[in-house]
Amino acid sequence: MVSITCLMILTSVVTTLAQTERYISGDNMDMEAALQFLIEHNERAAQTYNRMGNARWNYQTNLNEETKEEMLRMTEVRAEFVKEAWKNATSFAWKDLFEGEQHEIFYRWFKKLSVLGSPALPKDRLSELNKLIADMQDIYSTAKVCAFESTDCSLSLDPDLTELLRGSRNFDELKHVWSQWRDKTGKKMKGHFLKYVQLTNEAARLNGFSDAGDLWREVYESETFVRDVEALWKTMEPLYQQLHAYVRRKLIQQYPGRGIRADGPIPAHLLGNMWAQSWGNIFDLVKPYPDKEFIDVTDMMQEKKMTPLDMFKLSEDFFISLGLLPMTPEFWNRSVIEKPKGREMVCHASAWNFFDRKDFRIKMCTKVNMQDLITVHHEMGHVQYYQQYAKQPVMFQSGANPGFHEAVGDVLALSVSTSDHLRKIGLLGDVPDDDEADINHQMKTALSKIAFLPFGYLIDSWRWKVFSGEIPVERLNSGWWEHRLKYQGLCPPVKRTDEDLDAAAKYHVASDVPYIRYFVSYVIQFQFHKALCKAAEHQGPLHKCDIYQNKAAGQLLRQMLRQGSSVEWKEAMRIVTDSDRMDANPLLEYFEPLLQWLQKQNEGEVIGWESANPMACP
Ligand code: X8Z
Ligand code: ZN
Repeated sequence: MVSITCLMILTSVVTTLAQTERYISGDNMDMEAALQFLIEHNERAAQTYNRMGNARWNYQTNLNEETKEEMLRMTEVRAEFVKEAWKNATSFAWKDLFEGEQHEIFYRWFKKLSVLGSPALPKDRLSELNKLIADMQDIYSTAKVCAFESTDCSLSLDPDLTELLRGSRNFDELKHVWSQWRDKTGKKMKGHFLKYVQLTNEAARLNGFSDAGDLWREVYESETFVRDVEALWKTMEPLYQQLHAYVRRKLIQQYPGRGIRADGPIPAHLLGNMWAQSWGNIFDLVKPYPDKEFIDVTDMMQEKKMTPLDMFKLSEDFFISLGLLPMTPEFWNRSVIEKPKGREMVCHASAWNFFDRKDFRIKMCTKVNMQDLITVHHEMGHVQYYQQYAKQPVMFQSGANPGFHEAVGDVLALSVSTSDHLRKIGLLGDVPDDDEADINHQMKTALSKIAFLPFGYLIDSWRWKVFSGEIPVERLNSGWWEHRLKYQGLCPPVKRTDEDLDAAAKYHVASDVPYIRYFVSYVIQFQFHKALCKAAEHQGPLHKCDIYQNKAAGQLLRQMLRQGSSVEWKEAMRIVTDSDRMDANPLLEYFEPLLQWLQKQNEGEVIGWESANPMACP
């Protein structure tokens, strides 16, 4: 008999399953054993993931040999645990064990347990894989480069290079750091990466998938996923190309005589960001109405002497205003929100769940500027999701799909960055709110949201092909630049070869983090924004909607968040949007005024780019 205490735990973890007892008290011993297993597994999983989380946290916030060793040791402990759980889970005939309402939830639970992942590898190969990933992350996070025409070789990505890419308008200086960063990261990891591809593929195949890309796509629970994302991209591509043509023209004006062609790709180092993934930092160069006053939010934040803590409090306030949860005391005590002195850390922002329902943290080397204010909301969105689904079984404590997890904070940030809201919180001066100001504002948003789309798509489009072998190992970098040219219309300012590995100069490639989640997020966040604005009874164009303080919108969002991954993402999406498909139309609707404006500006302009040598700018 399943004990009463266990039963209580089960009913509390599966809040929706009030009637479980009725099923267990029957004489189906297999079912009873299966439930007993789930209860025990859930408890041990929470403990194991908590210990793993702590070891990873200690390592990532203090990179050294000791913390690394402990982290790798814990990775082995976790792998053993996952393997044992997998063995136990697959010993049950779980597919036919349950009936009725219970079938769906327990089927889903067992299904998650029956995918083993990388622990399918023999022990020594698994250790090798984990060590490779840690080494790549180390190289990435501790890389230093030399300043332009200087002997100072101590520049780190965060904050030095990020700031330099943001502010410098010196073509040659930008080119220098752009190529240095790739020499000191991607190129150094080539050997690691090749072995990593082999081992992740081997693990995927041992799990019954055709390659690692196939395994990565499994969380999207859709046979048509690859086709769907391509179709979404095709719908949005014309808008991107309009933006690209307009920005290219402005860059030709800014950098005359530098060979940027009016019908060619844009050199990748001029867009205000190391990977040219978001272009907000060159707003000053492309501002549609330059004479129109546009008080820069960053200037305002710095003038007001805002601190990183202020930024986090501001973001928390927005969540609370919707009736969502405040951060826990553990969050405020244990998060690291500024770059510590005297030790190396992984500065790439991240949010952490420690699986004890109260310990959630953010690790971020926050700078006081608008972009980081948006990132703070992004990270807090992850934490809000963790908190909302904390009562679910551990196996359901994840996003409906990874794109959902990335979208939560961004949805709120879409409201935060409206001019009305920024004015409300004192971060935008009293500029007149007319059509010209509106287009200025839309341009600023498009530089981060629209410019990102092809980048969000191409990283995994490239990795899927690397995993499947469609891009052969001797053409990794050629394949990368073919994707950069095809989707983003970019070319490298310094000639590339297949000795380089420029994809691995990006955090998520060096750190084994799938990326298509961000593309999905950038599409569905506009679907969520539209649905929440409807719930808030917003009148007027979508880009002017601010859901601040609207409890109806908050309530709707909460209903979705608390499900975690206990339901299919299509069902989760239906809770908020009445639709169960990814749909680019809300995004297009949001940017409609800018699209109209761009089309007028670009009359007579070449839209798109002629084919070119992908490995060097003309
Ligand atoms: O990695 C992130 C977040 C952490 S999940 C800071 N983002 C992507 C990136 O920086 O490349 C957010 C947007 C895209
Ligand atoms: Zn994120």
